Amino acid sequence: MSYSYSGINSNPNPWNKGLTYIKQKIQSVTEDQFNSVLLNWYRNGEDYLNWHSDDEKELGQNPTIGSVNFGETRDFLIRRIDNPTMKISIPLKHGTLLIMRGEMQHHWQHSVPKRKRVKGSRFNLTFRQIKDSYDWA
Ligand SMILES: O=C(O)CCC(=O)C(=O)O
Repeated sequence: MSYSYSGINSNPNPWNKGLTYIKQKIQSVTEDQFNSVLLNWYRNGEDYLNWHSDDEKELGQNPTIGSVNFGETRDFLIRRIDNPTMKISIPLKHGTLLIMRGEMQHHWQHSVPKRKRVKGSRFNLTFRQIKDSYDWA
């Protein structure tokens, strides 16, 4: 069973206690259920994530995504797809929960740009609901 994300094929692991605990905490805030989580690791300010929307069809029409942050603060940028000059920067500190939901993925893109002054490491967990119809290869 594998899942393809950002051009990388991954073999999912079962839930462990820590991740299940965090998932339940987030679910109690969002009132949405999650069945998967992705880890993004930024070793330092050189690591970044390009502009994108979380619009994979296996996430459904209007996905709720719960994103938790650990370690260094990194800027999370969002910009309108129809007007990329409309941009907002949100510094995501250690312990922050960011929720994307509704039509956000239709109208906005997000990114985590390089920040040369950031020397430390950060990781981010994004909880998602992959629809039953997803074809796990
Ligand atoms: O690291 C972050 O805060 C962003 C993660 C992200 O955009 C994603 O997993 O799609």
